[in-house]
Parts: sequence; structure tokens; C-alpha cells
Amino acid sequence: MDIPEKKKRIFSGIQPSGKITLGNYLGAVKNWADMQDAYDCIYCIVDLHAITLRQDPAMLRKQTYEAFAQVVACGIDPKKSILFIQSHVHEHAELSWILGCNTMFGELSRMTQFKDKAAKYPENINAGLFTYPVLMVSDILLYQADLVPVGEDQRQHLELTRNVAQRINSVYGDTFTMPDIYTPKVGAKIMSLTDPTQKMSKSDPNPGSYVLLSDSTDEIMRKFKRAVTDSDSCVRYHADKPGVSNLMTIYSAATGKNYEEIEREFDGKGYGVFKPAVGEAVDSLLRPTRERAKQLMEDRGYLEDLFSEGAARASQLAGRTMEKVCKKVGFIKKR
Ligand code: AQP
Repeated sequence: MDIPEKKKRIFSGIQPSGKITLGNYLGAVKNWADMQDAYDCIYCIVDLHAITLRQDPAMLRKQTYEAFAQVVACGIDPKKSILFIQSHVHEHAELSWILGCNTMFGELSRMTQFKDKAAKYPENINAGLFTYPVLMVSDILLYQADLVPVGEDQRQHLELTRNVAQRINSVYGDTFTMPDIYTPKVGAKIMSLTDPTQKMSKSDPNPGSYVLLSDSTDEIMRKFKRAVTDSDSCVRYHADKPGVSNLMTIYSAATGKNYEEIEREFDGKGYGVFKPAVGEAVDSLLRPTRERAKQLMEDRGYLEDLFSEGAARASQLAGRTMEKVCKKVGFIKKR
């Protein structure tokens, strides 16, 4: 009899630092849903990470509920995958301390995301912003993840994860699974609608720059009609046309059409026809998720049951790793 091969374990997270955008959806959450059968998936709303930037407490609470509801609405099945909220599993912060004592100041000083965020928020360069990568290392190693689906921007943090895992394994003996970066086949990088040289970000102060999963049809249509393009009116994918190319990427992700098909479809039609067509395609794509998330938000009790169950399942795995780590580093057990 064939013994079924053990599924590889995936870990990934999303910050409730704003509302989930079309970029987060196409670049991450949609793929999460598609990976649930082939992998043993653990997904997390990373609220501990979100407070590295100053958050309004009431907003953070609301956004955490909303992010959880939206992730479920996007098709993450909490029975199939483990879905939980990071601060509900205390081992993330505990492991982060131990791993922080095994991560070098120089390694963290080289992290480009820290440099970028420090430049963007000079009034709040807190120690958490600096040690953020250690918490990410802990998130991954706590669950002994084999694969981590992240964008290119996170590659440096994943390399740090591997370095720390290797260091611990060589100093204390085999402790952690060595994780690999996983680049999903379809993982579009979606750019801002108002500045297509910047990625679409939920914390962008300009709401016209992003489309939210919760945006109404009117909001979606208005944002696409105002999206920055260029002065000619030709729908063509080209590096010199970042605005149009970004809209084509979005249209392609929403309709399944490739760039050639899109260029043919809008040949001679101009942006006045193209931009509303992108809006309509995105609205059709997001409508079912929007409606399901709204229903879920009206049933807080159900959401609370789901995230409590998720945390209980995650805690079991996290507890096992923590016990192993504490023993390896020389902590004694209480009775
Ligand atoms: N524009 C994007 N295109 C494709 N993928 C994206 N992701 C984020 N923006 C885009 C992917 O979404 C996942 C979750 O991201 P995150 O919440 O951990 O933080 P982030 O990458 O910093 O996303 P934001 O929206 O830009 O948040 P803020 O504004 O708070 O920093 C990740 O897998 C990411 O690659």
C-alpha cells in the first residue's frame, strides 16, 4: 500500500494595518485560497507586526475583525487551513525574544524594509520597526514551515530566516525546518492607481491610489476612471507606459485574458473605453467576496468562534516548537 506523501507546510500572514487592497488580494490572499488542497496551510492576521507603525486602537480592532472576515470571504476555509490572529498565540512574541538573542545587529541594520520605513516615518523609528524581521523569522520557524509565499520585497527577510534557522541548528542541534521562499505561478504585483511606480499599499494616505475589497461598485468605477495613464491613448503593455501596463495586469488577473488579447480587444478604442472596462471586471471579481465579508461582519460571534478555534490549533503546534526550543537553549521546566 502506498503511504500518502506528507503535505508541505506553508505559512503566510497579512497585516491589519489598513483595509485589504486589490494588491493584497491578487498578490497574496487569492493564492492562499488556491493552495489549500495541495499544502498544509497556516495563515495569520499579523496584528503584532501592524503596531510597528502607530495604530489607532479602535481602528486596529475593527481592521483585525475585517481582515479576518475578508480572508474567510476570499475562500480560506478555517476547517481546512489554520487561520488565526497572531496576538492570540503568545509563542510568537516568546520565540521572537530568543531568536532576537541569536540575530546580529548588523544583519538587522542591512534590512532594506527597515531603511525604507524609517525614512517614511522619521518621527517613529521604534525598536519594534528594527526588530520586525525577527518576529517574522519567529512566525515562520514556530510552525516549522517548509514554504513561505511572499513577494520579492520580502526575499531579504526570508534569507534572514534561513540564516537564523541555520545558526540555531548548528549551535543547539537540529531545531528548525529550513524554509524556502515560494513564488506562486500567478502573483501579480499591483501598482498604485495614482503613482504606478509605487506598489499599491493599504497604508497609502491617498485613497484614490488603491482599490479595497470593501469598495462599492461606484467607488471602484470612480477610482479606475481617475487612474493615472499617459498622454497617448493606446492600450499597450510597455515599460514606458507603467499606468496602462498596471491596468492591463489588473484586467488580465480579473478576466484571465493575456496581454495580446487585451491589446486586440481595445485596439483603437482608447482609455475612455478601457478604464471603465477594468473597473467593471474588478467589480465582478470582488463583488461575491465583498458581499460574503459583509455578512460575516454582521456575525461577530461566528468570527470569534472561528478565530478562537484557529488560535487553539495554532497554539498546539507553536507550543510543541517552543518546548523544544526552551529545552535546547537551557531553560528549565516548571512543574
Ligand atoms: N501591491 C501589491 N501587489 C501584490 N502583492 C502585494 N502585497 C502587498 N501589496 C501588494 C502582498 O500582500 C501580502 C500581505 O502584505 P502585508 O499586509 O503583510 O504588508 P505589505 O506587503 O506591506 O502590504 P501593504 O498593503 O503595502 O501594507 P502596508 O501599507 O501596511 O505596508 C504580502 O504577501 C505582500 O507581498
